[in-house]
Amino acid sequence: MIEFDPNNSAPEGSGLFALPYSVDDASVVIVPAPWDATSSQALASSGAPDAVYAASKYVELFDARQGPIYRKGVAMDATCEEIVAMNKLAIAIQDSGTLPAEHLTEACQRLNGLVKDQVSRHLAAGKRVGLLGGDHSVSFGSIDAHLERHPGLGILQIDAHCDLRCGLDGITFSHASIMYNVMESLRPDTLVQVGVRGLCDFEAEYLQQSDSVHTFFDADLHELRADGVAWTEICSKVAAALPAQVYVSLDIDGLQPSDCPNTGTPVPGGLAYNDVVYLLRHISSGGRTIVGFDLVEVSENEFDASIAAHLLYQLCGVVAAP
Ligand SMILES: [Mn+2]
Repeated sequence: MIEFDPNNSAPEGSGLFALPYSVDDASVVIVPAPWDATSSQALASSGAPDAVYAASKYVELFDARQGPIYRKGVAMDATCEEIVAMNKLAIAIQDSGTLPAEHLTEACQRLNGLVKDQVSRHLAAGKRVGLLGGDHSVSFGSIDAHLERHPGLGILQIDAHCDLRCGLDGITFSHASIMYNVMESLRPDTLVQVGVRGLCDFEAEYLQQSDSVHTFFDADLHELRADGVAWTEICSKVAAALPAQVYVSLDIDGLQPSDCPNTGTPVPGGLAYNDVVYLLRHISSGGRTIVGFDLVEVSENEFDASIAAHLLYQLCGVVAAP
């Protein structure tokens, strides 16, 4: 183990959050998923794992509420090089516009398998796992792995969008259809969405017909608070909609755009950083267990990556000890 002093700057050779842990001696493992082939944005989210890793070195380690989160042992796993290569290839397929969409679908299916394998391996070793995207489509393999281990878990999705489209522009495994794919293929009992403020006709209809999806629209949250309802009460309602075990899928665009200005599809409104942190702590301290998470759609921009690194640290704090 390298020399570690939580009161000083990151030493040479330190890992995520400037910590000295290896994946083997960490209890929380962050799996990078540098994949953004299904989204089209100026600043890539495939660069986010590296950017968040770099920014994490400057996160202060003693949290005012949660204390020394780092003592749980947090480490980032190596990047799967096949994902990097496939992402390049898939983007080239998209850009060329000449190859049939099935090639992209095949690549996405391969991605889902690779992510699932990597996450499953750490779960089998008794670790808690957080996936760091990448666009939102990367969550599929992680949710699949977690559902296999915890069949009764519910998903808490913090997001500006429903992501309940049945594919987008012919792409089945689009970031915009991640929760449709999860609900239709993996079939968890419960999906609770918070902060949604962008949806299409199909999604509105889907929500109306579904007994498994509960959506707390951003507009409703804002109105409740404007009418004097406390955030703690709203958080209790969110928690009550969830089962005992919870997987958090956190799309950074669920937050206010000021906290993620370079994310692929920013939408006005949204949750404040501290609202999200409070909600997560409310759920994890109120008798429910957060068993895993993903953090997606982060831009590789330095500012965005820094906010995401702080959020990642909070997520490491609320994920239950294995
Ligand atoms: Mn999303």
